[in-house]
Amino acid sequence: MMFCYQCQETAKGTGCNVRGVCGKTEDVAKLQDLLIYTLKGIADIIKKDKLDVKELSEVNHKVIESLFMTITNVNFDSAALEKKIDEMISLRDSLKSKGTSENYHDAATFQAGSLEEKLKKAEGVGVLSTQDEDIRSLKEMNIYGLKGIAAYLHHAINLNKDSDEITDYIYDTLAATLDDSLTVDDWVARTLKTGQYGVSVMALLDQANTERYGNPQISEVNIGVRKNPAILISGHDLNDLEQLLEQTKDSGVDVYTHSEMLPAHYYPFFKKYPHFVGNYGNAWWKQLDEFPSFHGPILFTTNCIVPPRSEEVKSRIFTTGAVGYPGCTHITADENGKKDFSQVIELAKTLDPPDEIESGTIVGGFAHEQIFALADKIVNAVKSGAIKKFFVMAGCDGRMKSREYYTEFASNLPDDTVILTAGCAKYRYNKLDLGDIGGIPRVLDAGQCNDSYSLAVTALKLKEIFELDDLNKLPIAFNIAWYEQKAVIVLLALLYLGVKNIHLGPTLPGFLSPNVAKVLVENFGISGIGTVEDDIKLFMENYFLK
Ligand code: SF4
Ligand code: SF3
Repeated sequence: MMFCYQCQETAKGTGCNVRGVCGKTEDVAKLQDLLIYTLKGIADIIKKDKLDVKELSEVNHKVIESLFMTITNVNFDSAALEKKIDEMISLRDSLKSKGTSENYHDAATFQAGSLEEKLKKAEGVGVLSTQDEDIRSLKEMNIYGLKGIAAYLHHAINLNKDSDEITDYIYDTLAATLDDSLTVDDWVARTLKTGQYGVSVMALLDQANTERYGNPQISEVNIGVRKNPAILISGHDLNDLEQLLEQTKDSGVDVYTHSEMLPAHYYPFFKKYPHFVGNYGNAWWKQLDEFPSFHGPILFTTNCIVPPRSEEVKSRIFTTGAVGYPGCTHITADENGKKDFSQVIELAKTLDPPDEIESGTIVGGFAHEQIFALADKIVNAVKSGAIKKFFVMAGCDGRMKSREYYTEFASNLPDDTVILTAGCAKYRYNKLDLGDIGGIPRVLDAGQCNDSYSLAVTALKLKEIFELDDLNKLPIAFNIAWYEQKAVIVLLALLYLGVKNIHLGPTLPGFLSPNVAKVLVENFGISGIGTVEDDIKLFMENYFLK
């Protein structure tokens, strides 16, 4: 039996055990468990032998990519996962040959063998192998946080920004999951530390993105189409986008973004490409409706890929990096990180231009520097009472009907409130006409989910401006939507920064045991969502500067 409860859509809110709601097969789920177990073995060796991570960059990068491969909707390809396990076991064994310990954990010594043997081994090392439900809950929450950290670090590394300190923490926590002597208190303390590294990695990625591509600026993004053949690029990796834009220059092929790639349009660097036309469609889960009418090839640089419904769409999907889908062409980087997208471009030339599904523009680009540039205006609007409250509504979107709550919530907020958003959660309200307050739009999009960091920086800046001793005294409420493990690290980062009373929805994580949920409620005031009406009332009552 498989068992996975890492995402918000987990079956019955408790766990997928036959097949993933996401489409993950039992074999894929088990291979992901075994891959994680192998990574724990590598961490065991590194910690026991006190190896210096600075000298292990090849292993580090492969561990980071492996963690990324196990995030929801990243990799559905059992062959790719099996290959990765074999590769990591051989790297693990060569690390061990340098070591001195005689006391390695089974994770560092087991041998994998055939697919059947791998699947059998996986049965005993997955989530349910931890008996105590509270320890299991905390351990898994930390592993999901590490997956989020790994995803963001992977993007930073692609832009030549690495961090041995963050990598060392990943090993430290992976190794800790093998230590049965750790208590609930130890794990609670580690959870906040994981949040601390979440802040560090988002700051590192922010630096990597802004140093290379400039600081996001207020931008109008076209959501209509032109008449040229085109490629749709999805996911979060800006370096992949840069390479694709360079290679499609003067080819007659346009490039559009989908879902989490939308914020690329906010960076000054990407504005120089006239064939970088706009954004096509909405959040990830709408791809099933939107890809058929796009007609051109689709390049997935990261999550979220949804198993395609037709062979026709599947034949146009290409994957790269940690992403994989059986039957889709995977493009790998050469030793210098260069990727050759010529087959994607050649295919595009033979296909029809996209059908228009929307028209007009949307506005975004409110990352920290742009907000700072508007700081006077914003502060005056708060002081005059024109803005009563900010709502951080960052995170992920998803296909559950209950997420209509977020559209309704945004539509029903009083006119003197502003939504700060990041991540694909934005698609629930970024096309509503919510107007502006003295020229400040009522929905300010900072960027991708990792740009939640920008929202935290904004909050810290406001705390300084208003000379407050506590972030929670600001007129900012947090109503976060989550789906996958990057949202878990964003949440842990906010907890580490001391943000209290976060509402988390549309459902609380299935991986929270009742006791762990209680700790989060009692110490951080975390709660789920209620009705739109009740929640707005509750949020508006707690108004600072009364
Ligand atoms: Fe289920 Fe989510 Fe795991 Fe997929 S990632 S198997 S939907 S819990
Ligand atoms: Fe979205 Fe998958 Fe999480 Fe980066 S693309 S936020 S869900």
